[in-house]
Amino acid sequence: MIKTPLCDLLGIEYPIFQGGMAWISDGKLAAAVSNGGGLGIISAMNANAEYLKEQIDLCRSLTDRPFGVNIMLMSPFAGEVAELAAQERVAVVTTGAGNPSKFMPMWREAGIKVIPVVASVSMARLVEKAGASAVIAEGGESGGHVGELTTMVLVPQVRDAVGIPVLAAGGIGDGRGIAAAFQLGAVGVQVGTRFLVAHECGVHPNYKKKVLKANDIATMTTGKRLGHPVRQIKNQFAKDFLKAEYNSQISDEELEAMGRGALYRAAVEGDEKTGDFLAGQIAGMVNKEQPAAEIIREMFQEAEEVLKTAGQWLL
Ligand code: TUI
Repeated sequence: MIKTPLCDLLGIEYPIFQGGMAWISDGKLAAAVSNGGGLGIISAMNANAEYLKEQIDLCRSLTDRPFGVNIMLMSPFAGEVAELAAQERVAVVTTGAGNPSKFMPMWREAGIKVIPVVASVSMARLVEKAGASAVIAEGGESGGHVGELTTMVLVPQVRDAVGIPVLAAGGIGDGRGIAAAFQLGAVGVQVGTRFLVAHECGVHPNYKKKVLKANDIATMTTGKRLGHPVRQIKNQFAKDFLKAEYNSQISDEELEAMGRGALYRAAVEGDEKTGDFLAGQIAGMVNKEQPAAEIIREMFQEAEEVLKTAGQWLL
């Protein structure tokens, strides 16, 4: 059995979070992960408080276990969904794509454990000071909006810089990844891409197909010019976007407009040409569809076996 301080902090069986994936991580997927012993997370993405309330209600109808809400700080609705999360007193709020400090007093007063995703040591230090209960150090191997650093170099540096528990994210898709993350100083992991193909994940079947088919070099990043690089599976959309980025005749506004709606077209409509299929580099290792609970059990069983042999080369 594997048990870390994160299990005690949150009252969960396995120290694993399911990443908050926009248009994908809904109340049903979050409940399945929480029922499987991890922490399911509903993505508030770019939706309003009404949408989030529906998903929280759905999740509560499917599980009695703790779950979280992910607030994407670049969302135009960040303020209203942040307030709703406080009113609903969800167990955990994770944040992404920015500095969550201004919302933290409100969440803490509501008794919520705030666990921001960070891509740098400076942001990890800042959120610890602001009262974060733990921090998720996310490397650029992950899907979606990514930072510059890899998980391998970010996790130990964050671990050295803060006193709160650290979770690792980015490039973790099996038990070896969990074991490695623990060796780097993490006491938990966050996984997105592997949960894309969970039975309970309602993403479009074309999205699942793309992840299952992906190989090691199937993903690429775009969006550097706009200051928010995004990792996705290579397709017509991603290639066209990258080309447009290098075209000085195209304004930043036009580029932003090109990206709008692309994730919806992938996740909901399954449009293989014009959709943006966000996924992490680990997609090359994600080869089978399973129930969420089985994914969790399998990953931790494998991690246990790997960790048991961790001392094999010691003399
Ligand atoms: O947020 C994510 N992943 C995401 S957000 C997203 S939606 C989106 N779509 C298009 C463009 C931009 C976003 C899809 N995937 N992961 C967590 C994450 N947070 N990764 C990196 C960061 C981060 C970046 C900067 C956290 C803090 C931060 O602080 C910047 C500052 O100094 O304010």
